[in-house]
Amino acid sequence: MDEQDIYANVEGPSGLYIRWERVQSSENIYPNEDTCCSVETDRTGPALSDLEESNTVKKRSCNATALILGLLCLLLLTGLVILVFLYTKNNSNWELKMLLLQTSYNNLTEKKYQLKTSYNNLTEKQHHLQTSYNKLAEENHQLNTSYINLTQEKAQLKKKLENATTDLRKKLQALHWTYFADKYYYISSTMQTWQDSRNDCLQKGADLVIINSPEEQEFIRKIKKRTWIGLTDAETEGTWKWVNGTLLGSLRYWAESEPNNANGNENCAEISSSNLEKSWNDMSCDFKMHWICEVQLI
Ligand SMILES: [Ca+2]
Ligand SMILES: [Ca+2]
Ligand SMILES: [Ca+2]
Repeated sequence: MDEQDIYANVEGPSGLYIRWERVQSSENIYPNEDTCCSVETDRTGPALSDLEESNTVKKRSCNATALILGLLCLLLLTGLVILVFLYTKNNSNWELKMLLLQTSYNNLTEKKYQLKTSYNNLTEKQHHLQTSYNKLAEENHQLNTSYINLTQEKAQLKKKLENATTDLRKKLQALHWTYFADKYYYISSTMQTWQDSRNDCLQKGADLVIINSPEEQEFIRKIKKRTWIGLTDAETEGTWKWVNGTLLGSLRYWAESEPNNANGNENCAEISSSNLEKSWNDMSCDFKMHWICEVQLI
C-alpha cells in the first residue's frame, strides 16, 4: 500500500500545529468509530503509536474547531445584540423626536389658531375704525362746508351791520344825536318839565341819561346847559333812583349842600351849568329846562 502525506503541518487555533502523517489508503480519513476500530485491528509495532498520536491530534483539531465555532457564535451573538441595541436605541430616539415634533406641531397649530383669531379681531376692529373714520370724515366735510357757509354769512351780516350802523349814525347826527363811548345822546334845544322830558326820550326809543362813570359825568357837564338827568326821589323822599330802577350808588356828584329838597318839593335832579365837577342839584320837577336822552344801539 502506498503511503502518502495527506496533510502536513496544518496550522490550528492558537498557533497549534497538527501533524498529519502517513495514513494507509485502507483507513478512513474521517474520524469515526469504524476508522478507529479498523486502525486498532491493523496496528503493528511502531504504527500503533502513530495512530494514537493521530487520534490525539484529531481530538485537538476537533476541540479547536469547536472553539473557533464557539468564538464565531459568540461574536455573531455579540454583533446581533449590538445591532438590536442600536436599532432599539435609534428607534427610541426616533420616537422621541417624533413626539417632540408632534408637540411642536401642536403648539404651532395652537399659536397659528390664536394668531388667526387675533388677526380676525384686528381686521374687524380695523373695519369698525375705518367705518368710524369715514363717518367722521363725512361729518367733518359737512361741518367744514357749514363753517365756510356760516363764515360767509357772518361776513355778509357784519358788512350789512356796519352799513346799517353807518346809515343810522348819519341819520342820528342829522337829528342832533351825539356819539360818545358807544352811546348816543340827544341834547334838547327846547326846555320842558322833568316828566315831559322823559316822555320825549321814551318816544325816541331812549330815556333820560344815567351817569355811570366820571367820563360820562364830564361829557354831560361840558355841555354847559342846565339839563335834566334821569334821577328822582319822587317815589320816596331822600331815596334817589335812576330811571332804570337802580338806586343811586357811590358814584354821585351833588353840589355843595345838595340835595336840599328846598321847600320840600325838589324831587328831580339836574346838572347845573357849574364849572365844578360836583354839579348836581335837586329841583322842582315842574321846572322847565333842557334834557339829555341816552341810548345804546348795539
Ligand atoms: Ca349812562
Ligand atoms: Ca326830594
Ligand atoms: Ca336843591
